[in-house]
Amino acid sequence: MPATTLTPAIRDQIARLGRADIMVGIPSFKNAATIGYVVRAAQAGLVQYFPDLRPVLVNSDAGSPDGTQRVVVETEPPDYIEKILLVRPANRLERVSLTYPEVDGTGGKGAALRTIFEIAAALEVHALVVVDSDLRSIIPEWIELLAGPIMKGGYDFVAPLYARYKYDGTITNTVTYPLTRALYGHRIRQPIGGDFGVSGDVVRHYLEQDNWTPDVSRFGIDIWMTTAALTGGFAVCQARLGAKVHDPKDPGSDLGPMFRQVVGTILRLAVQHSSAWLSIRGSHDVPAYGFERIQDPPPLQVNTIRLLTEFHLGSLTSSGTWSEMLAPATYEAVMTLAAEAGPLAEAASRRLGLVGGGPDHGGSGAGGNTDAQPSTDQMSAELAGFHFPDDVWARVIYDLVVVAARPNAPVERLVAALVPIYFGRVGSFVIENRGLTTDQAEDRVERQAREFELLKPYLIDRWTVEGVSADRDVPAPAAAAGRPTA
Ligand SMILES: Nc1nc2c(ncn2[C@@H]2O[C@H](COP(=O)(O)OP(=O)(O)OP(=O)(O)O)[C@@H](O)[C@H]2O)c(=O)[nH]1
Ligand SMILES: [Mg+2]
Repeated sequence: MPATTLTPAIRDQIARLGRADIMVGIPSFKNAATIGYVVRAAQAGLVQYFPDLRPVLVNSDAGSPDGTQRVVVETEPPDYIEKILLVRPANRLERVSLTYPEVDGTGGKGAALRTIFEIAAALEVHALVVVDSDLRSIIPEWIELLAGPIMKGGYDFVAPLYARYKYDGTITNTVTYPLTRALYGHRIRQPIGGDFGVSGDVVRHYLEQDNWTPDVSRFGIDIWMTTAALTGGFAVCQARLGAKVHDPKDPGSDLGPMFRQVVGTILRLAVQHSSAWLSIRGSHDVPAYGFERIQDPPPLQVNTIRLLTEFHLGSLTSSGTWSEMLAPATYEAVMTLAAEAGPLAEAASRRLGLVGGGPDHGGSGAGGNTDAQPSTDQMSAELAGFHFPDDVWARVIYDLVVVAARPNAPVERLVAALVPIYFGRVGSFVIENRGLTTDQAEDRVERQAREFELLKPYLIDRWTVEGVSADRDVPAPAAAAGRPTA
């Protein structure tokens, strides 16, 4: 990890706080409207479930101009929580908000978390819980669910398990879940969930890593943390949190940069950790902690016409890069699908009266739709014939792993060219799942994950033919500090 660059203000805070047993960290960037609720829920969780521990809550903010930091320190005083819960904690709850420094000139969620790790390590906490600042569905029990397995269950890394609407979490569903499962053999359903718990040992392990990149300073952080915990041999589990309700995003309009950062990171990590995955076949369940939940997450709209249009446009502008990064058979299959997607999207636009068709005329954004904007279901019904098969998608991702291992591979350019193919894949998922319940859509995600496992020999064959045999680029990770997983 790059050298420590904590600001004097942060060092002063650390000196003032001294030591703590349990810490809640909250990264934020312009979340004044939602972070107060998250802070109150986290405080209540600390007081209610860990009254005997020395707690601290740290908000690591990007310097938001909207008053996010003020909300954190000014929302109801900590003893308000004691009054509503009738619990008398042994220790006063410390609540801190600070502006995190960039890491090598790059700011973002990962840089915010790096400061949180450094503070947690300096305070020598046993458990660190991190929760997002745009959460609507957090309740105090989340703190127990995410820290309990560490404080009393012997686990080191707790991933969230939540009910998400069938069209939410598309990067998770299409890449990070199936690829992490197939590579490392652990069925962690939300490897980039954003809300998680880690032990002090894992925090120290993170700070010892030397493979931090600008993408990790941004949204690559979540998959970096999960992968480092898995490859470090730590004991991992999941916690059932119920529904994840947060500021949602339309995969066609909001998720391009996040996709590039997450997927660039997972590919680089796969290349570095080949010795950890080459011998793994199949996968196993990861224990889940907490009582079952039955909760319906709120629906979100996806502009499927835009997704298919972008897929088709990608085939016009990026076919050179696609032929460079995909095996010939995968390339042919993807080009055929893109050629189908374009005319289908155009015809659908016309039938729905979206004059001129194209990506700028359909409903966009995650909020509901107005009369002028057709719904996801209307658009998807018009596109019903489109089907991007599971096995083609798995081969696309595996082809990327192989090319990412080539010397000086232009990972950023390759991942940028992958975005339109991802749009095609997500479009197909949404179109095909339009009439399904969230549970039925979940079966489709599982089917795709099994396809990744079935095709793992394809990855290994290509990897071996390319002659990539040992871990590349980055020195092997430091010896694991935690307990090995079963
Ligand atoms: N400090 C900091 N925090 C950020 C930045 N971008 C996002 N975050 C925080 O990271 C958390 C997750 O960001 P979101 O934009 O909600 O992304 P997400 O929920 O992981 O992803 P989606 O499922 O696509 O919504 C939130 O708490 C944000 O406030 C940033 O640039 N700096
Ligand atoms: Mg969010």
